[in-house]
Amino acid sequence: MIGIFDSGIGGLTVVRALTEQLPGYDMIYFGDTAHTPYGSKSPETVITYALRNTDFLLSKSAKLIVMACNTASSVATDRVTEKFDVPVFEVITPAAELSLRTSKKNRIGVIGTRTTISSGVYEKKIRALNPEAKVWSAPCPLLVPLVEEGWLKKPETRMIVKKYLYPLKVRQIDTLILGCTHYPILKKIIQRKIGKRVSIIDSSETVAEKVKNFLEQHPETDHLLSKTGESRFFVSDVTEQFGKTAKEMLRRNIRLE
Ligand code: DGN
Repeated sequence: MIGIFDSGIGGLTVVRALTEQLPGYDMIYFGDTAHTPYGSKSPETVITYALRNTDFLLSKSAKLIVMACNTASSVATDRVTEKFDVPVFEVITPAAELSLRTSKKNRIGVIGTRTTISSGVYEKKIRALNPEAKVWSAPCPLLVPLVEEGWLKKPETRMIVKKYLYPLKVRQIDTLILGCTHYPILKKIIQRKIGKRVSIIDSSETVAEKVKNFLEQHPETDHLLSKTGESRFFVSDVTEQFGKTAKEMLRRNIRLE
């Protein structure tokens, strides 16, 4: 099984993208709803959760791990990779690479949680690949709770998105990285507020492509993954809202364990 985790519902955007890229592959998801949001916690705490989540997914037969959370990816990748002997994918590198391939003016914006933005991980990755690139970032701490609450079509959400994007808009970025797996759920609003000329990089789609390419090149790992089309969804705290938003996102009923 492909094991995927996030602090809550956001990683389901990665499940959706993986299902499109790798139909029929079995997936096991863990949403750490008892500890969401990760974005305002200290790096040490997020590392502890990431190690625990990975351990849990491996105990349920995951053979490959996708950290479907930018916050965990930005602070816990090294620790998770060191500790576990399975392929581990993070969401930052594929999005950083694609932003440079997409941007014509090398003016890139990044939005994410406070922890992701203050880690500076996107700027570091992008500048390491192209020192000429200009990167501006903005933390958007209210967006995760709005998504978790299912406030996807409220005028308040549109207003908050507009306010968060303003500092990036005035910099005339031509590419915007959604540096949080919750944000693709708000992609339409984000596109409208940042302007249709700005290309949006969705870290959930880019990581799914990366996993697919990896499996094509590593048949020995691909071989270990079961392919019966079964998916299991675990949460650390069962909430009614998770089930509702998950159903809207995946367009099917899921059973929470
Ligand atoms: N989906 C998580 C991310 O990509 O950073 C959100 C983290 C959180 O819990 N705020």
